[in-house]
Amino acid sequence: QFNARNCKEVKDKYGQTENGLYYLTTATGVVYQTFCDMTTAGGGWTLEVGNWANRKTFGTVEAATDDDFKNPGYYDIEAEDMSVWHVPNNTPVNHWNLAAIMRYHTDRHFLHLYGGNLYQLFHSYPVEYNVGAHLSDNGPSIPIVYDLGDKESTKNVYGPYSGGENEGGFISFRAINHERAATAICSGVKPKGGNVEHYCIGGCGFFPEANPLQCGDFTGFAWNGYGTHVGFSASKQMLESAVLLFYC
Ligand code: KO2
Ligand code: CA
Repeated sequence: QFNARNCKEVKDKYGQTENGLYYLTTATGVVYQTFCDMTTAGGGWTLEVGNWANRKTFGTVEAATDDDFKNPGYYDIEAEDMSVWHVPNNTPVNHWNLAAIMRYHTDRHFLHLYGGNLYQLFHSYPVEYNVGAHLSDNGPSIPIVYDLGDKESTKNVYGPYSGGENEGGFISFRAINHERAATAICSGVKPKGGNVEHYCIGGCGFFPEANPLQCGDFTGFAWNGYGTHVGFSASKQMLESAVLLFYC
């Protein structure tokens, strides 16, 4: 165990260059185990995953692709950039990198502008019902650099109608829909319309348009059938993958 707050320290101070599981220690002394990506863009990315704007943590890193996982780094780490991996459910840790269907990172240090982590960002942009109107009150969209995939392949994971109202090459936060429900993250895309429930994840739990077709973390991803990739339905691969969020 190293005395490190994040994976970048594990790499820079302790010379660790292998992807894998490491123990980190928060400012208040909480020790937790997480996955470090030591290779993407120079390495030192700490896996957090997220349940947006609270300090509750849950799960274990080994089960991060088959159950909810969130560690104290979510609020403890002061980060500059984010990386995101979409990994098929139940993939063992040592295969995450190769099994991923999409990987990308930001490189403009955008988290400096939003308090250094998602805990802070979602306090400025609460993921709640009725905080504003679609597009005009959305949170930031940040350009991404793809590590696996590109703008075209991003279109293929979301439904064809979704591709008609968003643009690939971004990660977006607190996207609002026509009915004023809020989603947390649009992974790989920037909304250009108000049907964000089909390509943005997480949310406040009240989606007035059409129960039960809009519920869960992947709110309206099965609008035109489960995994059909027709209309607003995402691909089956996407539906059956976990979204892993990293800080650096
Ligand atoms: C549809 O047919 C429909 O879906 C719309 C949703 C998509 O999120 O807002 C409207 O409900 C619309 O009235 C209609 O039901 O349109 C591109 C058209 C899809 O599923
Ligand atoms: Ca809609």
